[in-house]
Amino acid sequence: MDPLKKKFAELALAQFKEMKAFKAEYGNVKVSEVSAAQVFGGARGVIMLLWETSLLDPDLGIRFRGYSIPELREKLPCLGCSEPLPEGLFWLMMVGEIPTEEEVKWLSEEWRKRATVPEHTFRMLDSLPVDTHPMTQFIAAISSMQTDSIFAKRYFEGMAKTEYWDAVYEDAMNLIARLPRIAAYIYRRSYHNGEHIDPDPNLDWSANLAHMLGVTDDPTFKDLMRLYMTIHADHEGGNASAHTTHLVSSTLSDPYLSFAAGMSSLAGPLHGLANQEVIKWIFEMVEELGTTKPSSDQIEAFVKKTLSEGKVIPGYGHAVLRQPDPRFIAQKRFAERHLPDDDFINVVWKVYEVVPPILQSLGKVKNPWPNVDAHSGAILVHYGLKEYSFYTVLFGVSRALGVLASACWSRALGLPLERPKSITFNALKEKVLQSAKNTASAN
Ligand code: CMX
Repeated sequence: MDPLKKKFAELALAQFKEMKAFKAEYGNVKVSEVSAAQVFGGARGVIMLLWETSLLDPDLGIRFRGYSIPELREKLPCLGCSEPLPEGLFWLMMVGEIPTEEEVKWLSEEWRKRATVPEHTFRMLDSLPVDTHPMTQFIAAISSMQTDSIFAKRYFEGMAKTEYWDAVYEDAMNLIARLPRIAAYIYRRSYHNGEHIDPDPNLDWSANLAHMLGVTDDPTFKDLMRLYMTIHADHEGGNASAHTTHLVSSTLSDPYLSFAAGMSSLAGPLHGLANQEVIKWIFEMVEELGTTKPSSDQIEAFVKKTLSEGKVIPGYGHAVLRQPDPRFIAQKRFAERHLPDDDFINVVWKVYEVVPPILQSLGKVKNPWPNVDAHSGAILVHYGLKEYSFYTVLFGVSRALGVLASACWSRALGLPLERPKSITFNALKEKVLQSAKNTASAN
């Protein structure tokens, strides 16, 4: 058994036993109550999922196994680069420990060994119209590789429940290993006449992605991909892409199909597609204003015009966060260090000054601050990756780390088929009015 799988098995088995005993003793204790507003409001704030790999605090932002993003940048092994390798984050999410340099090197090598994409996936991609949205290509490519699912094969052969996590682990490792090649293939066929770049067997997972995209020789782009792949990896379990992957995986659909479903969620403009929407909006702004150095007043007028057209300001707001997103701040720090004079990046920073008070003044927006998607596009544009329809694919490659690590955990802990209760409006009305009547007669 490989070293990561062995550690995971020990930890997960112990937690499975502890959880079973805990559930038997405390299963009836209430941890959350649901109001009618939450039924209407997309279940915001209802605690109803177990998710081990990360936890989101509304004010402090994301914690991966207890570590903030600045702490990860300090503690995860960098192997001579300026940004930690996301291989280290995957290890941390799987087993709750900061890995050693040797462990990160092992994982990088392991993913290199598993990275071969089946030929039929390339053929399938080549059969799609070249202007097919990159997320559609990405989802189709992931689904097409399901032919290799070890979970599906072993389930068909009659695997026992206790082996599910093992088969999910194998699929997760293979799928993650292949994603940089898939993403780069989609990018090169969509925007560079199908002139593909072979992987470099000496590079780590993210650096290979940067290399195969082929947009620049600047070595800091490899560091950007390492940072980008780390910060987008996980955001606890309730966000749409994580939750979709989790739900589909709870039916014992294999990791390829579950992850493809999760990516369909990520492709929505209120979620991951917001990164393409942000830069599209900034391009429209500078074009309309006729300058790449707009003043704060000009930006304010453009923001108000966007709102008056009944649209949202992309990259701002969040269902859980109530402060600027630490993932936005991490990208800002990167840009301050490497690209402080870039015009588009300076527009992003000015928008950050202008938008929050305007959103606050609307009186309904719960979080007027930027989220992760507000910054990423402008940095990618700087390095020559201007084709913004591709941006959500990069988000998706990173998101695989969190949701597939979590799929291993879900099967190891024996989590059941997910099945919340729905209700009709009339039935909800009855319940609410009855409850109001009971309260009135009690008073
Ligand atoms: N611009 C304008 N209005 C906004 C807004 C924004 N950025 N964010 C929220 N609002 C509005 C909502 O549309 C809602 O209006 P109505 O009551 O008229 O429907 C009201 O403020 C209350 O919304 P909320 O409770 O603050 O936010 P939600 O939890 O409902 O939605 C989110 C969260 C992210 C969908 C929303 O903030 C939004 O649409 N933001 C822009 C899109 C975006 O950046 N998405 C990416 C999020 C991060 C990610 O998943 O990648």
